[in-house]
Amino acid sequence: MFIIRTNMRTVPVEEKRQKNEILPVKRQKGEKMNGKEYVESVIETVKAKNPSQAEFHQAVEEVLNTLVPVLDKEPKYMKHKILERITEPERQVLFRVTWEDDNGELHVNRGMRIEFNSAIGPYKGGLRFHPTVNIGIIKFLGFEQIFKNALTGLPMGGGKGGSDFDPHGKSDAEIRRFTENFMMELYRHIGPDTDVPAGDIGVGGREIGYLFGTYKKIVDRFEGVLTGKGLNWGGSLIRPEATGYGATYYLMEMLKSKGTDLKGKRVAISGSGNVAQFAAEKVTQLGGRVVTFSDSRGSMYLPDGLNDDIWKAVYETKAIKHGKLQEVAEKFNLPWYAGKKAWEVAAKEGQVDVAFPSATQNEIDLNDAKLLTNAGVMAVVEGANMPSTLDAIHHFMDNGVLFGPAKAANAGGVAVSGLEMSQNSMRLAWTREEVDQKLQQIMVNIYNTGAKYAEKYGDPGDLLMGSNIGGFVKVADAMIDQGNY
Ligand code: NDP
Ligand code: 8G0
Repeated sequence: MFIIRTNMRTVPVEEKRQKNEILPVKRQKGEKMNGKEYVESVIETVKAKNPSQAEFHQAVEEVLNTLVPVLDKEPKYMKHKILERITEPERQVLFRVTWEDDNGELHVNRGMRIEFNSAIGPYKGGLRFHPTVNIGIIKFLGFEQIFKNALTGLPMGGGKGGSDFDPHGKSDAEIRRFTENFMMELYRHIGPDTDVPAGDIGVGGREIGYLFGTYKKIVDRFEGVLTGKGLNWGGSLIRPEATGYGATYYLMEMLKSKGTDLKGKRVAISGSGNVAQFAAEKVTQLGGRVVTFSDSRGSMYLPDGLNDDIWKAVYETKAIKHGKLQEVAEKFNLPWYAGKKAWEVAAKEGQVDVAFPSATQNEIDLNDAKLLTNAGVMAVVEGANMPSTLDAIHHFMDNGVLFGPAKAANAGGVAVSGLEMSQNSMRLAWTREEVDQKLQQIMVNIYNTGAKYAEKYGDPGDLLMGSNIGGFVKVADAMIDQGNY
């Protein structure tokens, strides 16, 4: 229990918290804050300095609150003001993107790139094109990316970017004109040793192609400035599959810790994009039964699980035609639930053993979490970034559900992006088997790192705390080594 000395008497922090008293702010000269107070003061500052950035506040709270034990043990982090520094991006770039639609009308969108932390390597992270994109969302993603990239063991700093441009319903030519204009500004801020973007929601192989072509034309160099490239122009085998496969490998480690595996497990997946598609493929290969897919319009139920034909139709419809999932449901006569989340559908239709959120942030709230625990969920593995609200996470943990946090579970995508960068630097290409082998090893290492730090800091099995601490100490120690940058 933490003890705070006031000039009156010694008061246990828990007792004060229970009484809802305000912690003392005035201290004796030379008296240090404890870890909890340090975290609370930084969270307060972050909220004050970044108003209206709810998702960024959420990500900062989620990470910082789990760092208390390491901050108490290692005073150097407070001395070097690591929390104040790590929550402030090194650079934030905002720019206008003007583009012309097929009718000759002009539109204006906002582009952005948040270069968050370069302590252990060039900024690395995806670009998201979605109408909900704002600075708070890109900052939450960039902040998470710092710790995730550190966990991969590869030399990558954290960054993220994107635009509030909505790709839904746009023609190929409109997408191309938008991405060209986006890159006309972005190119001056990125480079293979500076900042290496990739795709994310709304940015897939097609968009990376247009972005790369524009960059090359401007700088007149063929270099590994983006990842997720096409296989015949510098891309890595397994990069499209990496996030979904990697998260499934991570899930296998979670299940192994309870002496079980995926065989016969009913797995509810949300989303039907890149992560969901390859998560579903790998889960099925390993004996699990995928019971749902979803998109922004609703959810599809798969009473008999996934088969090759349905998988191909989902892939063609979403990745190639940029169409609606409902069309797949209609084609195969599968139940379609308009406007319903995957969790509601899966829980209504039967038992749910594993929840695999793979669409977007905050897609599992406390209500959804309760639906899932009532349906018998034993593991939640986060394919998407921050898909569970803090309430939902606490509900899972309080109910003994295995919880695989995003920054660990979905790190396979950026890990293979790191491998793509290595292959580009060496001017060679590894085989599918080689990359898959490296991905599997990285996911096992990430799981072990989280488990090790959870145990070291007194909460065995808490992969959220363990992964946050594991990513944090690597970056924080590098920042201290490099001085006051
Ligand atoms: P895609 O664009 O390929 O697919 C996104 C899917 O989620 C689509 O089915 C989309 O539906 C749905 N979706 C997106 N936004 C919303 C929303 N606001 N409400 C409901 N549904 C939504 O993206 P990815 O699969 O690449 O990314 C999914 C998640 O995984 C994101 O959180 C991303 O940050 C994360 N991630 C991705 C990695 C990668 O390598 N791609 C790596 C690590 C994390 P619709 O088609 O109708 O828009
Ligand atoms: O490859 C990447 O850098 C990338 C792309 C999309 C998402 C992510 C992520 O880790 O969230 C990384």
